[in-house]
This record gives sequence, C-alpha cells and structure tokens, in this order.
Amino acid sequence: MFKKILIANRGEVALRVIFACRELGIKTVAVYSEVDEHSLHVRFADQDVCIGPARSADSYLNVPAVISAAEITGADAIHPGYGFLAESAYLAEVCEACHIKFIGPDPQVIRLMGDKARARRVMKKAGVPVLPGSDGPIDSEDKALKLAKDIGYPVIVKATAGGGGRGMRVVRAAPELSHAVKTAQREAEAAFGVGDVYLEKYIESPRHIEFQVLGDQHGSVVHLGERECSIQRRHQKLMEESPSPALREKIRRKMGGIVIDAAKAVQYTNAGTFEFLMDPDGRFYFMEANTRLQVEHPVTEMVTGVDIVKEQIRIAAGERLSFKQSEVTFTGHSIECRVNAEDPETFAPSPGVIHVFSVPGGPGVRVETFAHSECVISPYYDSLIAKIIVHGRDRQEAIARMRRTLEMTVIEGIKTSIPLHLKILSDPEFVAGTLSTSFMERFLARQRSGPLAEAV
Ligand code: MV4
Repeated sequence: MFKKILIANRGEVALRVIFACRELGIKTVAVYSEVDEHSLHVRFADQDVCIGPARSADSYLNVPAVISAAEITGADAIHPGYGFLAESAYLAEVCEACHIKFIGPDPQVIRLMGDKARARRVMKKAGVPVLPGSDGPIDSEDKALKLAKDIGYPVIVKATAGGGGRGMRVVRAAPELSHAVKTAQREAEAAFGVGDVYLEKYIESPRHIEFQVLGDQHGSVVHLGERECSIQRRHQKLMEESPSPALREKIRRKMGGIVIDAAKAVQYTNAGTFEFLMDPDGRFYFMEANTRLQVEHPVTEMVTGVDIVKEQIRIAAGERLSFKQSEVTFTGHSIECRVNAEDPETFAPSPGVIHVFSVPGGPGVRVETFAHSECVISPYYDSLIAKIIVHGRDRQEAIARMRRTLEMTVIEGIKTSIPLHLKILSDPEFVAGTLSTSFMERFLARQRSGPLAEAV
C-alpha cells in the first residue's frame, strides 16, 4: 500500500481524499496556490507545498510544479480529484515516467476517452448502443450532408475533443449544416487546439443518466448503479440523485452488464463513469466516459455503502476489488445539491467572506465542504462551496430531508444557490421525477412567468 499520497487539488474534493487516506493510514501532501494558504486541505494534510500563484494555470494546472512537489515530499502516488488535471493523460504519463502512481486509469485509456469520436467507435464495437452518426471526424461537406440525410434531422455536430457541452451545434435542416460544421470546427480549434468534429442524431430533451464503474488491475469490473444528472443549467449540474426515478431493476441490470463489458473491452482500471442519454421512449445511448472521480460520487456511495475514493486508492496500489457484483446492494435513495457561491437568480458569482456557515446535519445528512465561518471564497476558482447529500428510505423521504436541511442551513456573507434548490425541491415536475435535460430551462421559464414575477 502507498505510504504517502499527494492530492493535486483544492476545496472539498481535496478534503474528501484526505479523509480516505487518514482512514487507510496513508500520509498526505497538500498542494496549494498563494490564495489557498489558509485552506482546510492545507491544515489537515501531513505536509504541504505551495505550487504557485492564484491563477489555476500557474498552480493547480502546472504539471512540473505538481510533480516537483511529489518528488520533494517523497509521495508515492498522486490523486488528482476532479477538474484541474484529473483527465490529463499527460500528467498520468509523466507520473509513469517518474515512478509515481497516478490514481486513475492508464494514460492510453484517458486519451481514448478524451477523443469522443474514437470512444464512440470503440464503445459501438464493444456492443454498447450508440446513436446513429459518423464513424469518425467529418472530412467532407458532401459526406456530412449525405450522412445527415440518412440519419435524419435534427443532428448534432460535436467536437471530438469536446465534452461538457463545448463546441456543439444542433442542426435542424440541411441548409444549416455547412455553417454549423464550420463554426463548430473553428470553436473546437480555438478551445481545444483540435478542430475535428463528428455527427450524431440529436435527441430532443433526453435524460442524462450515468453509470459508476470500478475496475481493478486484475481484470475485475463492477458497476455501482446509476445517477440521474438531468438537472443542469448550461452543462453545470445542480442536483443529482441515485437511483434514477426512470430506471427499473431489470433495465439497471441490463445497462450495468453493458457498461461492465464496455469497461472490460478497454481494460478500464480505477473509477470511471459511463454517461448515457435516455430518450423519451426509455432507450439508452452511450454519450461519453469520464475517467475520473466525479463531483456527484457521494450519492452512489450513500446507496451502495462503497467508499469510492478508498477503492480508487486500493485499486491503484494493485489490490483486488474486495467485493463482487453480486455483493453490491442498493439501499434507499440519495440526492445531492451543489451549493454554489452565486446569485440564485442571475447565477452571477458571489465570492467573498462567509461570516456564518452552519449546516444542521441529522439523520441521513452528509456535508462535503471546505467552507467554515470566516473563510474566504476566492473568485479564482469554481463557485462550488459545499455539497449537501441526503439519504432516505425512498425518494420522498430524501426530498423531505433535503428540504429541511436546506431550510436550516445558515450561510451569511455571500449569496448561494440554496434558494434555487429549495424552489426546485418543491416543483411538481421534480417531485414527480419526470426529469430531462430541458428541466431547468422550463423551470426557469415557469419562475419568470409565475406568481413572483407578477408581484414585481
Ligand atoms: C447530445 C444531446 C442530444 N443528442 N447528443 C451535452 C454535453 C455533451 N457531453 C453532450 N451533450 C448532449 N449531447 C445527442 N446526440 C444533448 C446533449 C445535451 C445535454 C446532455 C447531458 C446533459 C445536459 C445536456 C444539455 C444540453 C444538451
């Protein structure tokens, strides 16, 4: 087992990894930027190294600085958390060259999944359902027009290097296709340095459902069920839950089997997430795979009892998965709210000093946060300040639990998304569980035309 792990991250996820290390008896090294000197991840790590100025590009994204910190402190592994360098095949390669274990999949697998068109091709070959589309990047306008005609409009043009919604164009009719391909290519080139785009049938108002997998270095793979992540705005998830209200045990089992086969086909190791779109008829299509721990991993931990971060560490150290698929059980229902430092109405960032920070806790409540009274929320980083996760016997109990927790949470000094979460939790569509990726758009439109809008 590792003796010392460096955590190449900040905020709540850095703390989350420190928790797992402490419980496993592994020493920790925090890295931090100049503005994070007084953060909790620095306080609770056994050692700490400043890796540069506030700007992420100069600190948390600086591979030489992170590697140097690991070398200086004698860390034998690096956990990248999520965001920052978590899906950098380059960091994983440099780690390999330096004999430092990267806690994540092999660099070749990270690279494969980073190319969305290639991932699509490989998944299709492994028997995973994918949407009709191009077999690789579009190389001529004529072929694109012919293909789009064959699959039928609407279609979507996506950047192969994309993901998370950047570099996408929906095309509803043939005359728009050429322009869409060109602008998507230009956008992709500017954003990722790779201008390749591919084509897919476009699904209107799908659900976003993703499966969590774990694979060890001995060829065993298990899935930990799914998360429903349809409640998002501009590709930023706001709430997630497990199980999805849309899945029955039979389809969960079938999809679970498919993702296990898919993971085995690419010799997937460590934690990963296979994202799917579910169309209104309940059909599933592979969208992309994330080769990292995810923000919303706690809802899966709450319903399965598996500590995903500990499993990641054990797997990276070469241990076998300690349980079989038949030993994975799903109990109750879990919901996560991402508490952001932002205006709940305009979504404008709201950095500053938190004067009062108090979350009540109680049965079935879990809080993941780096925030505390009198802490500073910096404008340099993501606006996520806390994740509030609840577990209940069923979805109804989880919703009630989340409501009472948010109602009794006191955060003073900055604005947060909590008032928005509370409105969503009492929305009839949300309560009915009839979710889709268009939920937020429709919800916000209802808000604007609703009783509050008329009062002003
Ligand atoms: C799609 C789609 C509909 N049809 N692909 C958005 C993020 C990127 N990873 C892929 N995305 C989508 N791909 C096809 N063929 C709709 C989306 C999409 C979406 C997906 C998941 C969650 C939220 C979304 C919001 C808008 C569009």
